[in-house]
Amino acid sequence: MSVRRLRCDTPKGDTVDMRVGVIGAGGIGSDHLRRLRTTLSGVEVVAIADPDPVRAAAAVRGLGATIEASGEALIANERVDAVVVTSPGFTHADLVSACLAIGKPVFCEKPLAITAHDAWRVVQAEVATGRRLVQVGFMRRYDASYQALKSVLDAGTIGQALVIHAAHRNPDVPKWWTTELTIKDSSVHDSDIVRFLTGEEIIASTVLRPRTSSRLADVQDPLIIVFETSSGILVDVELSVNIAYGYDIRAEVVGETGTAALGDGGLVTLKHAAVRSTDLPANWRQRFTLAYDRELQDWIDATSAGEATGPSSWDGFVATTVAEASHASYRDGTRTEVVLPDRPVIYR
Ligand code: ISE
Repeated sequence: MSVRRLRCDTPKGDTVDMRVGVIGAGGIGSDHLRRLRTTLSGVEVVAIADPDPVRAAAAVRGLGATIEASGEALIANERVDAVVVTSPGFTHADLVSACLAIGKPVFCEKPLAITAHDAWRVVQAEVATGRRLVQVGFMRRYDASYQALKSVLDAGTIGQALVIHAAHRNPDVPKWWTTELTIKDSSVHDSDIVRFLTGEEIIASTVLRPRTSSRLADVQDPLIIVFETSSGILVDVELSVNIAYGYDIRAEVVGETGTAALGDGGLVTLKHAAVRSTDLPANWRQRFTLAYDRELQDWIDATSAGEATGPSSWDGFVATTVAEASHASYRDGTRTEVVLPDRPVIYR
């Protein structure tokens, strides 16, 4: 099946928006649906697939979109030009592969896949098409504070980066959460942003187990992951998933002549009744609202112009490969090397 032109001029001279189907209308999927409907330009939602019929009906209300029986049916829908995958992580690799099999562009929330093997299968499927059709939802790259931090590093203002201290703190997680998910679902953001900030690959991961919080049974919380980059930068990432006080993302780069740190994400500092306080985001959907808007608009614009240019299947594969090394280190208590194949040409 040839890839449909995603934006075309009708005989009247109008421009037809890219018609998108969304697989998964819960959690971040409901957020992305809202921004596709109300905030972003050049896009029209024409189909929804979700196993919960109540959620699917609520998602299409007022949209004029169809409800598809499955993700596969949505992908096959001729009226769907491009697909947004916001279903649970374990479904991502197969759904993205189904899109690639018929040449349909796809935005896939992280992780691209739960295993490096499945992520590599997606990479190979995309390489076979000869085109960049996939963008992966590493939204931190679109966050203004992370982009400003990268600008400081790229300018050499503090010299070479030597050490990065980071924290990725969630106020809470669902009852079914596991330590493996902390590594394979959460830390993929941390390893990807290290690659984005430094422009380097991660060559090893070591996971340390601090004293664990009594607040979450059967989960090692917090975790410390130490990434090593190809030039020797050490990155210590504290991952806390049940810290209660709020959603807090931190990064401080220690350079040769100074340091550079993320803003704390607060919008206002309040001084009142002899107390100074700054607001904190309640969760990641609030902290990264603008970054999500920008990543999806970037995907719409680039896909409409012919090829995805954002975080790629290769980036998704590397993040999952690093996560597998981190999980091996957590399990075996050893430093685990990250071994990557050559990067295919279409991702260079
Ligand atoms: C969640 O799935 C996300 O993607 C958030 O950005 C991250 O902060 C959180 O830890 C994940 O569980």
